[in-house]
Amino acid sequence: MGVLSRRRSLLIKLVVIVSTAWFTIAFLLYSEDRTDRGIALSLQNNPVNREARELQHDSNLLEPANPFKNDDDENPKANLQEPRKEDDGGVLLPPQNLPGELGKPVVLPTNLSAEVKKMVDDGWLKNAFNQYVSDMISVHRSLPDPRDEWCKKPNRYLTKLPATSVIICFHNEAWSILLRTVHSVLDRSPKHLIKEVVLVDDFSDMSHLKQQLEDYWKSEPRVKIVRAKKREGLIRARLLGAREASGPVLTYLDSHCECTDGWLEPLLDRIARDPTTVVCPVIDVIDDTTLEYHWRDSSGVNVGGFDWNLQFNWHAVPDKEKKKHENSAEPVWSPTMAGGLFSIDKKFFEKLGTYDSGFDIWGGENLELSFKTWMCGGTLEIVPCSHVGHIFRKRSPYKWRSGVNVLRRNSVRLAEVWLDEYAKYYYQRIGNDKGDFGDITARRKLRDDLNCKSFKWYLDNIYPELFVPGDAVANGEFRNLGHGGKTCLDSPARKSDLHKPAGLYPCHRQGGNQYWMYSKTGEIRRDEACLDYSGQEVILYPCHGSKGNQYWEYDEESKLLRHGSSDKCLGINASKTKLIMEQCNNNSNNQRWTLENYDSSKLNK
Ligand code: UD2
Ligand code: MN
Repeated sequence: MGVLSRRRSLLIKLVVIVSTAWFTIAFLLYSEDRTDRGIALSLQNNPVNREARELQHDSNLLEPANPFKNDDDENPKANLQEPRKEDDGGVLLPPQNLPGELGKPVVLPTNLSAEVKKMVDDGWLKNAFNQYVSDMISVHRSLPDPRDEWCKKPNRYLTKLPATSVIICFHNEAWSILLRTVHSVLDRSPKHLIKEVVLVDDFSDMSHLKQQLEDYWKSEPRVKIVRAKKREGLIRARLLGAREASGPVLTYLDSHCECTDGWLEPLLDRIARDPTTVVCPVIDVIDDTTLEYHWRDSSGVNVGGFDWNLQFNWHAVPDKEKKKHENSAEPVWSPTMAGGLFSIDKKFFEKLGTYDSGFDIWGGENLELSFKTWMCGGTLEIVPCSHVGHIFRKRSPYKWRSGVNVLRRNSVRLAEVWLDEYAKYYYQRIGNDKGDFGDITARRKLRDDLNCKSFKWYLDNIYPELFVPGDAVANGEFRNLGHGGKTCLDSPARKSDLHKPAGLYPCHRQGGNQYWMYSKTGEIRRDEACLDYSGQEVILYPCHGSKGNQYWEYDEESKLLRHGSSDKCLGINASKTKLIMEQCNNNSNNQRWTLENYDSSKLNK
């Protein structure tokens, strides 16, 4: 009996403590979340946003309660930043239950009305990500803290850090995405470290980016809006932003990012210690469909690289790089290439003459910055304690200049100025058609004046992992002599093309998917893709440097390509549509190949 009543009073105590604690927490969250009310309210005036939130009401997307009322506009309390109330009991729900909080995914139901579905589709069309879902999420949403524990230890960073100007260029960015980017900067950075946020409008024509944007930031003096007078493209927009910036450090972000807790201090710390260090955060993935914030601990970090198409790519941190920093006080990785989000000392930026204002619209500038940083006396770092999320899109949503191959123009300028004798490998990939790339004398002079090291030095010291076509025994088209001798090995070789059968196509002499290399070690490869046979189809597979399934022995006499592990020969079928593996036969033209620029003196003896 005594035991029972003691238990009961314990239970009562527990209930009281838990519920008091709960109300206290809820109240704190509630009041904290209301501080930015002024800003949050203007969000409501955005019709798109309102519609999105109404949808949520209509279809009861998010259990258990629906925070949004149809009478939002009359009820100033119902805004995105408030925790919602249960209809029945008036119990506060923590903001974690709002859509997308803590970086959680927002999944739309499948039974959308035709009207709503159209809105969702329009959002995709305009932005190449799910704008509708973004509009449902608070522009101040909470995120997980992706940092490793060691990042949060006290006194990690210098107490006196330089402030930064954050420069965000945009062309026709969605309203909620752009605001969330800026708020994540302001909300998650120590106030004194943000000199200003410079929004560079690259001649957008969407109406919400005009007066509405000015009005929204009217009461936030740290946000400056500058406007290009014509479409300049990302690179000149970034230069424009730099001219407007007054902080000692420049930080560049895309217009669809979210910064996480503690993202800024570790970046600025590295620059404070050495102003020739250009630093990049870890770039996490914000899902384009659900806006989920994906992240991994520092063991999953990727670093930038590039291929001979002069395309930027991501790859895992090489082990040697991890080892190098295992016991250092502030582990950082040295990438061969910086991503598009980074911080740089403003004076160093100006000294390097970043960027080439002859670059158009988009692309190539990451490579320029990286080559130049390494070759002209700086270093690049990825700082694993700094995480910024970015929405990676599968296509580019905005208009590019028609009639000009912008990417090629930028890349050719880059190659002409920075690649020395290695430029030819890029030109082979574009069929040696450089097109019109404008005047580059000033950029060449800049490189001379800065006394920069050679591209060979860069490859030998910074990117020794890159396969250099000049080391290949053959490079160019790989032509089959059977059935008229007009068929070439032809496949795209991006990451997404791996593990698929390699193909054939009439030879076109334009490089591209018909550019192959035969390496000293007997691989048939382009970039990181190797021709591979394990008994089924002839496919492309990530090069693994070992022999066996990726080893092909070419005989200059018989022109046969004999496969290592199967001892069969590579041929093509009669309809010239498929690679096949057959018993080797000297007399069969469809097993005979010519490899362009074959030079047996380069073979590993
Ligand atoms: C990647 C980089 C980006 C930049 C770009 C080009 C990351 C996470 N992002 O971007 O920083 O280096 O590659 O190399 O590494 N924009 C303009 N005017 C234009 C076109 C684009 O202002 O004419 C803006 C656009 O609104 C965006 C930024 O430039 O904020 C980058 O463009 P993106 O996001 O379409 O390209 P993305 O993510 O592939
Ligand atoms: Mn982007």
